[in-house]
Amino acid sequence: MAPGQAGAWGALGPLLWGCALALQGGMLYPRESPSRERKELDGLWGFRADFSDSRRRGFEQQWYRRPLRESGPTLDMPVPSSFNDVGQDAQLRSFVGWVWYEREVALPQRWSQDLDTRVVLRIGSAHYYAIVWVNGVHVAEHEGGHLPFEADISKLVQSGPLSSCRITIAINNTLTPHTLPPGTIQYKTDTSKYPKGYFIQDTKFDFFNYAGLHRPVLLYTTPTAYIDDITVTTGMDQDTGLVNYQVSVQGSEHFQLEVCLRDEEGKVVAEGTGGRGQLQVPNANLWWPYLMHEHPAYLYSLEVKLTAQTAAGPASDFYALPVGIRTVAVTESQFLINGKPFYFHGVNKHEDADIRGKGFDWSLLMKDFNLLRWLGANSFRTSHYPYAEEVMQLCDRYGIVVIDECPGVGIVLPESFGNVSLQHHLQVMEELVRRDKNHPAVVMWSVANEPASFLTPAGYYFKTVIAHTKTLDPSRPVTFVTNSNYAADLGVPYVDVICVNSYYSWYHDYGHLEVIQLQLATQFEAWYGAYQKPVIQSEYGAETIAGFHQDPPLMFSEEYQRSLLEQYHSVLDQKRKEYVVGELIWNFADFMTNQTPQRALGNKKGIFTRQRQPKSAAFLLRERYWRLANETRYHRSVVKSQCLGNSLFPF
Ligand code: GCB
Repeated sequence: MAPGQAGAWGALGPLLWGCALALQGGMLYPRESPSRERKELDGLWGFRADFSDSRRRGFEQQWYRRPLRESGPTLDMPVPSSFNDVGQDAQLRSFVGWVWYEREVALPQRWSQDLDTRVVLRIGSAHYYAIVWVNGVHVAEHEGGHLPFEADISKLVQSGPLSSCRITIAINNTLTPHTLPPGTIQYKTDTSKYPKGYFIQDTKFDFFNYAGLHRPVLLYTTPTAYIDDITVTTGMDQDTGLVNYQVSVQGSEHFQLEVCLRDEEGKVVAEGTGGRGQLQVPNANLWWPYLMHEHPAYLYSLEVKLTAQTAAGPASDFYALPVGIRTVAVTESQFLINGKPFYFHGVNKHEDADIRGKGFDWSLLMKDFNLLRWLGANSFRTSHYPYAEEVMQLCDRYGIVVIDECPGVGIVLPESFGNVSLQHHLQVMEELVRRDKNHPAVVMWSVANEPASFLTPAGYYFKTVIAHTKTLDPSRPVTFVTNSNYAADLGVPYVDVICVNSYYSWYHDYGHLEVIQLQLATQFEAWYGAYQKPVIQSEYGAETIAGFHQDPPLMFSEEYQRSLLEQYHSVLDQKRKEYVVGELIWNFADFMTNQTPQRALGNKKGIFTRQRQPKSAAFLLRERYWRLANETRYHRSVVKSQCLGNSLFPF
């Protein structure tokens, strides 16, 4: 749906070029190779928020036609970053509507002169709706704030004497009942209380709707005949690893493909030709999760070489894809990786930090991964939207198992279960699977979090989304995350694994830690009894202000968070012997939310503060996770030696 088409966008959306561009082609991560170059556009961009009442001045005055500074004042805005918390302007922090980004780029001469080179602009994430122009020409539109999109800009940059290009990106953060996540714009028309035209953005999810260019923006090249997509699935036959590959090519009908698989030492272990096939790897090294094997996260490299005939003569393209050989399966009561029971002991995260908001940052990412490994966490859920591709790559490399969640959060309005929303949800799942299908770390798709799926249309809605996701990727189980209150959840019959959130002794019976064990046991028995499917405790936790102490424990103190966790753990320890296959704490770190009387500068259920310092519960969880790793180990000696080697083993 394009802004402007639906009434709900109201005054905020312009009337533009119709719907978003249809999905097209593959979405391979841009990697350098002998045939491909990259140019990163991170840094300071020109920026302006359109504060006009209609929010449409930028379109009326065609700000994309000329350098942005010529149509008014601009700010320097870092990319990647959310724009909200960078400045001192309260109005910009809570701005709803269109903001404009611009960057002039000098191109290598070859890119603008060699007609056999294809130049592609890739935007990692622009939240929420984006329109892109290059040198004033419209090149792309995209709906959805958490997945990448691209535009082939070769013709534009190769058509004139210019060796530079001006990239303009307009981004609208308005959420409607049909966006993912949904939201509504509420106009306050009582002029005795609100100024004329006053509105607010209302959402039903618990994190701040940060906006801007959140992830890297870059230009990259390929030859005009190029490897467009690669799909890999893996299996095992005894000790032989099976790598099924499929490669699609664009720009030529006459081509040859050669593939080879290299091990971590660079030795070729299997070779093939053609657009699809199966490689067999005798005595394969499997991709194992962190703490499950002495050499977790083993990655091969699938090298694909294209030789094509084009109008201009022969052309070659090379692409190397990291591949982990592993299997995933689900039984009535177990989650199996490589045929062994896997227990998720991990966290739920957010992309969130001081100042940068949801902006990607390497230092933050490494700190988070170092903390995950310190904690002994083997997994996380990308609550409540897909994370940056660089995060997923690190999960592959470190063996951190991922439940990959789409932005289906806060779906509670009946209008959000209609066909418009459904079609968009299906499209988002398609974009997500296309982007993340080759990551061995991704073991399950989550299509939503706590939708109001006890409403009648929700049953059909989720049946359709789950079935579609299984068609897109038959190799992984699918879940969505329900809530212990949603006993009549109409979506659960369709999932492979039941993920359930509960906040006993926090949102109910608050202060009464003594009822947790009974209520939690009842929850597990009810869900398993009804469906006989493995269950994951996908959220539990307590709001905790770092430095608040009270014993006996009272709510919001570090002691209360610890005690609540301990009550949960005692039931989890019984049920994991039966059918509970995981526990994910809410949350890894404190994070920003909307302002409400329930939130003191954001959600404080982190076991780390927003600055990534441990609360007391982090140490409790660390002890538990390392103990679980040792109990569910593949070989006892393995975990020990691995962790000693990394100076991580805490005992
Ligand atoms: C939930 C939601 C999560 C919230 C959390 C809470 O059930 O899934 O987004 O942040 O509860 O802390 O209330």
